Amino acid sequence: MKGLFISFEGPEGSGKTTQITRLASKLRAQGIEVVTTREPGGTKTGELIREILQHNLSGENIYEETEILLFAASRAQHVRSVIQPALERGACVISDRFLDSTIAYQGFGRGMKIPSLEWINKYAVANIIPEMTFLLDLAVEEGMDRIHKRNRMIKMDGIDRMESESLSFHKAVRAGYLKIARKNRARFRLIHASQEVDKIEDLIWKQIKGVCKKKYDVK
Ligand code: T5A
Repeated sequence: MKGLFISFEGPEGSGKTTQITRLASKLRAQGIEVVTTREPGGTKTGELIREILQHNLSGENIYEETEILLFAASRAQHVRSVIQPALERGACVISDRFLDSTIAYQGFGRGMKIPSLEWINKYAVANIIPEMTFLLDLAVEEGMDRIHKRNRMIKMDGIDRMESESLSFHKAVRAGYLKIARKNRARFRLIHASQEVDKIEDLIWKQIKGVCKKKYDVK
């Protein structure tokens, strides 16, 4: 593939969106085509699925199996209509969450069987795997605190379906991410996300500069 695929992962409020915005503008300043996207979502179909997953519009109980398949459906659409074409053009694609979120949340969080999730992921992504994944690791309490502060600032009521899960669920997700990162050392870059925003931005840039230099000849 001509382009570069980067994903950002981490628990709630770990700062992924903030860092993706900063990284994207740095890369664009170098003349690189950057596509920023997110999961669930990233396509019209994916955004509709996101609404179901985040806000449970029907009010009906969403079974764990249904949840897994909805995340996978959003991902399958996302890969084929956004990520793959952008990578073929040579763009840098930065995704706010990708396949590791399913292993962390549905696998380690909900306790669903990881080999089955890996199979479903494989079916959805059709060999499109990020070259580099930044794991922004943060204590669950700190992340939730940031979310509540942000929501107060933008006068948004309440929290979404996943954010309202128990503290122990979110702790299992965080621990799961660290296990996934240890298992995939070549792809993962672990960042301690309780640091200042500027400091984290610098750490990410240091990690990515070399790869971009090779692929896009940036300074
Ligand atoms: N999910 C997703 C699954 O269960 N399975 C899957 O397969 C997939 C793909 C998505 C949900 O879906 C789940 C996981 C999620 O629960 P979402 O709304 O996209 O939900 O939620 P998140 O991805 O968690 O995004 P958030 O917006 O909640 O958090 P971010 O993007 O990590 O954090 P960000 O940058 O918005 O920052 C949050 C606040 O903290 C501040 C920011 O200004 C902002 O106010 N902040 C900092 N404050 C202090 N120091 C720093 N270093 C800071 N960095 C940011």
